[in-house]
Amino acid sequence: MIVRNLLTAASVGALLFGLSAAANADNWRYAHEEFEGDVQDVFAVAFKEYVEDNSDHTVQVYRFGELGESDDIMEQTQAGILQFVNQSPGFTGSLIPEAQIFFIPYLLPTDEETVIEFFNTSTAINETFPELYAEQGLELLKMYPEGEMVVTLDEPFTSPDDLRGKNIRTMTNPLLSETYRAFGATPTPLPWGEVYGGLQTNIIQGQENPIFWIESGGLYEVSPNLVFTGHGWFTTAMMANQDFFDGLSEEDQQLVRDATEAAYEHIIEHISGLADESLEAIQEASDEVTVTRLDEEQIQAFRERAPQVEERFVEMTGDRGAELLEQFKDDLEAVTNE
Ligand code: 6CS
Repeated sequence: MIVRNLLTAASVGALLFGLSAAANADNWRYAHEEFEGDVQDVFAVAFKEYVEDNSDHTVQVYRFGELGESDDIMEQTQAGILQFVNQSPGFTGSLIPEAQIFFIPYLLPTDEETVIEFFNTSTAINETFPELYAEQGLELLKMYPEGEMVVTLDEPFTSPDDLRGKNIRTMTNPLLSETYRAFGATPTPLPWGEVYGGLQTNIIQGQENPIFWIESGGLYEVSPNLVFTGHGWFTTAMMANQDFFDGLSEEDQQLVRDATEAAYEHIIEHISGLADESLEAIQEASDEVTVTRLDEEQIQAFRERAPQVEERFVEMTGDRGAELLEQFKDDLEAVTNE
């Protein structure tokens, strides 16, 4: 009898424990800007797996188009409808003008190892940016690189003169428009959903993106001339709604931070070699594709137009932008002098 009572008490206890764990188990919604298997998706899935393996919470991942464009998922996150969002600075410029720093051409080096070291160690990335995002109700959890930017055009080009009269699609931030204006082209800001159709119908004659995305979005089919200009990296940012994050227990905040670190480590491995693999796949899929790698002299003609973009950045962002730029450069110098 005593044994039966003890067993009953134990099972009731186990049931109650299970119920209370279930009652504390939340489903977190996380949206990003890309398709299944793309870099932001690999990051989101790694985050989800870590959370689900280490807690009773679940994470629901929404991909491009399921909840709208990049601006829509950011609005939904600020409104608290989504808990997590991955939005690239290319679209965050109107909300946080300083995020446009990534569009000053030739600021970041092309060497992947140095770029990764910069993201790992930079004070600007890991300390200053979280403060700027916090002002917009966002808990910035990670900024990470996705790949070197490559320009695609309706014909190969090697100089700013060749870009004259070309409408080049840019993400919707004013500084990137300045960059393409400085490069001699006509910038055309568009959300992602309009890019393929725009190239197909010749409303735009070119665009820039990392190679994995040129492959996954099929951009090479409608814009087959790839040009490596060495002018920048596609950077992205993953964050949480700040009220949601602040309302989490300390344990759950740590879980989110650990899941983010795990996803970051995974993504750094994932992007290594990805551009080469994607380029191979593109070349296998199409005979039309051309690849041009500008030489130092050709690059110089673009690079010498960078200072005017840097000046515009400072005009747009004032003292805070100037300080951020200085910090950014110091952080870069620290990794390039190593
Ligand atoms: O060009 C764009 O708009 C898209 N490019 C990438 C690499 N990710 C998402 C973004 O929307």
